Formats: sequence, structure tokens, C-alpha cells
Amino acid sequence: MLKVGIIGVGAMGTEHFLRLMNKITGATVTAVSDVNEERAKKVIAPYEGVRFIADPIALINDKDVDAVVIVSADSTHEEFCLEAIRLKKFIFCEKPLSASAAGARKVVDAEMAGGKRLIQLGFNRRFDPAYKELKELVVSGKLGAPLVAHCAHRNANYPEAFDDVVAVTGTAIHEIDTMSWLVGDYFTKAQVIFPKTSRHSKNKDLHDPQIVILTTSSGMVVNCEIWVNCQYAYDIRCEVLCEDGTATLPRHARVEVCTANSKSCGMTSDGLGFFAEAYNEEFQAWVDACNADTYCAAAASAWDGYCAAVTTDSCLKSQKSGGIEEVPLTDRPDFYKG
Ligand code: ISE
Repeated sequence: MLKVGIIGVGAMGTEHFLRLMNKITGATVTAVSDVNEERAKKVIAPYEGVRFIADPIALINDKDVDAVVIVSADSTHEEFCLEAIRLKKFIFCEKPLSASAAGARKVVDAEMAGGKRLIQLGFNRRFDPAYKELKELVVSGKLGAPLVAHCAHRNANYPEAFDDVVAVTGTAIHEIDTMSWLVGDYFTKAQVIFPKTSRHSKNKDLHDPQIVILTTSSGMVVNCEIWVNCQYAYDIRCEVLCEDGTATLPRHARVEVCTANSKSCGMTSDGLGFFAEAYNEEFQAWVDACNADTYCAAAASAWDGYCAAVTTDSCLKSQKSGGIEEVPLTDRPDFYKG
């Protein structure tokens, strides 16, 4: 039984805690850390034998913790990953790997120096059945080569504190990883365009929506709409234009209701609900890999986190310059192949 320590039990961390305690087999949570002690103690109260450890570094070092789940503030991921790598403990880290490409590189270098792949990064869509089906079709080549993709990432409402930086490092980063995984290529150019901003943007430093345009090394163009105060629901869309046809992400199954001259279909309010199945799959895969003392090849690695961070750094540059920025990526090292 894998003994897991979780750092951060906000909304997402609490979901991961409950998931590990109730749905996933082969693991149990032994310790939890959070900046908000009261909140953490409330979360663990119904579960016997789960300890609260205030200091996250002490939690990582705890002898009853074999593996660490990092769901704390983005700015802390790098430090906690480095400490767990030092101790050779398995890590599930929510994205981003680090707040910057330079920080992500430090983590990749530390993991390579240790000689063992320990990090699984929380890019959950790699486990989503709809995305998996879309990828399978695109890579099969049945529709010819992919040329263009149109993606939309819409959140109903973004917290007031979130700005242009988080729109890229917290939201667009999902499209960046998903699309490079889906077509098996990395990005070489990035540009961010600001259309007219919605009156629903709550932060003067948040342009909403934004259009992120990415070019892969093969010349494919990925056009992502990032709209984080769309008001109506959580909505994710993707259409891939290939030489011999198009492939569109299936919408998640919902009952369609016809009544009083109208047709409607329920939607989900947040990503935790929208991607619930993907989260379950990715955690089971992580626990199974840790218990087998290996890594899950289907999941995102620290290298994927680094590639995403290099790309988001270029998007942030473009938000300021308005121009097309180079994405300085190189080929995947052998250590991260397979
Ligand atoms: C959040 O961190 C997520 O991961 C959600 O999936 C995404 O939709 C949201 O924009 C992010 O802030």
C-alpha cells in the first residue's frame, strides 16, 4: 500500500485527497500539509490515521510518506519537487512544474542527475477518454497530416486575483501540453493576441478573452481561445483540420432535453467535474506505477512540464511585445523517451 503525503488541500487538493482515500486502489494518504491548518484538519477529520504536518518539507521527509502529491501554490512546486527528488520519492505534481522555464529546467536536471524518473505531472487530459480517442485518430494518419487545430478553453468565472500571467501559466498551459501530446510535436513559435476585453474581467491586469497562436516544429498552427470569464459553464473544444478531413473532440455525454419549443443539454461548472474520469484514471495510473517502482509512460513527465514552461514563457513575452516569439525548445533527451 503506497503511503501518500499531500501538500495543499484547497479545492483541487481536497478532491485528490478524497479520490485517493475512496476511489483509487493501492494507496492511502498518511499525511497532509496546508498553509491553512484549520481547513486541512477539517478535510482529514473523518479519516483515522491521517496526520497534519504544518511544514511541507517535513511532510516530504516523513518516514510514513513514500510518495508526494503537490497541489500547493504554483510558486512552490519547484522547491517541493527538488526536495522529493533529493529523497528519491515519487511525485505527482499538479501543473505547472515551476513558475518559469528556468525553474522547470532545474527540476529536470535534478531528476536526470538522480538517474530515475520520479515525477508525473498533472496534465490530466492525457487520460481523458475523449481526448485519447481524438489523438488515436489523428496519429493513425487516416485523415492525413494535421495542419491546423482550433481549441477553446473556457472557464465560467476566474478568481479576482488571477491575471494575464495566470491565464497563460494556469489555463493556456493545458492547451499547450495537450496539443503537443496530441500531435507528437513541440512548439517553435508563440503569439498572444488581445481582442476586446469582456466587461466580466474582474482584474484590470486580465485581458479576457485572449487568443494564443502556436506553431509546431512541422509548421502546424494551433489556435487557442482562452476565455476565463465566459459566464455560462466550463467548456473545452478542439477541432483538428487534417489533409483529408477534420476530427472534433466529442462533447461529454449529457442527456438532451426537448421541452416547450426548446432543446437543452446540461453542462459542467468546473474542470474538476468536466475531467473527473481523467483525474481518476491519472491517479490510478500514478499509484500503480509507484507500486511497481516505475513511471507511467502515458503520463506527462518533468520534460513535458519543462516544454510547457518554455512555451508559456514565450507566450508571456508575446503578451508584452504583441509579436511572434521564438520558443527555444530542443529535442527530447533519451532519459525522457518511452
Ligand atoms: C485551473 O488551474 C485548471 O487546471 C483548470 O483545468 C483550468 O480550466 C483553469 O483555467 C485553471 O485555472
